[in-house]
Amino acid sequence: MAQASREPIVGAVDAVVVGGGFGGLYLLHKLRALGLSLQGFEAGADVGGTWFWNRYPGARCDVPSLAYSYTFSDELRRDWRWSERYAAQPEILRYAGHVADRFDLRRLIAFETRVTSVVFDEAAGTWAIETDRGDRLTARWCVMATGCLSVPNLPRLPGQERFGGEIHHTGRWPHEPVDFAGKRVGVIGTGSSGIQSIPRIADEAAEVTVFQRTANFSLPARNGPLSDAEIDAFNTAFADYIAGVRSGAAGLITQATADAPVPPVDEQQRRYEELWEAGGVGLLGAYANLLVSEEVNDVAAEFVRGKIAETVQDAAVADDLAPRDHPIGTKRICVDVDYYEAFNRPNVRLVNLRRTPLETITERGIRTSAGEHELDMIVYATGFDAMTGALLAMDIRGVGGARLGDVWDEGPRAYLGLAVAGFPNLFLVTGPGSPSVLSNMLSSIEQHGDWIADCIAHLREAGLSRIAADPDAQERWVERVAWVGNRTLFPRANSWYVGANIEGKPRVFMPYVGPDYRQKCEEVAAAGYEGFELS
Ligand code: NA7
Repeated sequence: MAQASREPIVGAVDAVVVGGGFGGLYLLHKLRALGLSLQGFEAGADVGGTWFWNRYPGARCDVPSLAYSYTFSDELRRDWRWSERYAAQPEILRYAGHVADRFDLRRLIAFETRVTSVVFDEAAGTWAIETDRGDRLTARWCVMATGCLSVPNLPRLPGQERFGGEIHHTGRWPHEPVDFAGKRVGVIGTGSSGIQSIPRIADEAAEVTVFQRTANFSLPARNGPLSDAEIDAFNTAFADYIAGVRSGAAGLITQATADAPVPPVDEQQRRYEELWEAGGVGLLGAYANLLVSEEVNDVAAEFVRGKIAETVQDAAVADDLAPRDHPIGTKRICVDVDYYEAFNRPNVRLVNLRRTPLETITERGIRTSAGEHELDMIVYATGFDAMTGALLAMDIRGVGGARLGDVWDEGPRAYLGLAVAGFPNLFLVTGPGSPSVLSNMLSSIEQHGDWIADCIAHLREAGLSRIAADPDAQERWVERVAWVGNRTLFPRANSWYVGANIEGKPRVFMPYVGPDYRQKCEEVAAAGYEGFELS
């Protein structure tokens, strides 16, 4: 798409918001209500963030639509009607656009613009922001709503440049329709993006060859049209839903709470059966210690392996699809529509890269140790440089010129996942050290947006202009994030939660999985921003 031309933006604003996804939209809405002058920047040509880019066939949210919605406006909630239990990407993107129009947010954002550098000016106490379109702005406040899954991981596979056919990455999917008809398509990767897209590509393509490095657990979505009765029930119980989110009980996909007892195996199996039938990620929440106790986790994992064996007709293929190298839920659980069933189609086949490693991409396809697979198209469903990728893609320099990339050399360190010591007046939305990707992102975005807006309002009322995370408070929080994480099974998997999918990335479990996150944020604010230096 051609970039619309425009004059560079120069001057000073109160706040810059980087990112025009659900986080950026909410922050702009909240900060405008404080009367701040604002400038938003967004790399895409429109709002929507990850839903703007991830247009691959089958792309769908794995949080139910009614929960994957803003809650700040009753009118918005009542006027917007989701069509399916789990909304597909086009509908979610329409929702983002609807919110942007309804609250008149688009005009605050410069699109097709990447922020390149963000440098703190100590004397002025402001940030200098520069973009790839020549914009040069200063701002007192800088909010990074840059998304947790926004920088695609494009592994450099040998021979890639030789391939004569089409290559697409799920996270940078073309805007024009991709024609699969009559084509032999290779899909590399079996995370959510692969698992969602493979059955839909198989609907149209002549052949689909799935190149699997690690087998992944997937649960059936049981998606379908959303009925008026379901919507009415949600609205009737809305106050309870919100109370649950605010108490921290709802909105988290997994809670590493408990030293709960280990239920009898037959009871567990009955419960998993019910939750499997109900669909969605609910199975992972069956027991509060499912992601803490190996004993409980083993039963759940074995249950899902049993379902794979029941579903997939070819026993050898079923065996290859059964994950055995990580506890269930410790790599991002997938939610699918007919993923395992797809392997019963005559036009879908599985290549187990652990048994027959990928050697090279050739002019005509992909060669593994077992031979060449001829392909007309390769789809990279290889994921993202998650949680820190977008932040570190910018040149962010704080007090004394310290670069965020250097400060985070051994892994991200942030106080509450909201602020970084040495980077005053800079806020992260759903940053590392907060529940972020292990929560309903919409709930977490609203919580962070409210917290940041309240914080800025508090400072202004008090005649203060600077807030900086205290290094000791930050260290204690980072230790807490690690301590809670280490009590769970999460560190056992080579997942993007620990950065294992990106070569050279420090291995640190990034999300905070304690149940007390919201309370902690509220306590910090109520105590006059404990752990922050205000001046
Ligand atoms: P994921 O979950 O990171 O999955 C990426 C997949 O690609 C995964 O199966 C990887 O195998 C595979 N991969 C990555 N690099 C390679 C190479 N070099 N060779 C072969 N296979 C490779 O990303 P998704 O986009 O599916 O999902 C990201 C999130 O978006 C998802 O969790 C939802 O929250 C939405 P590996 O497991 O590393 O062996």
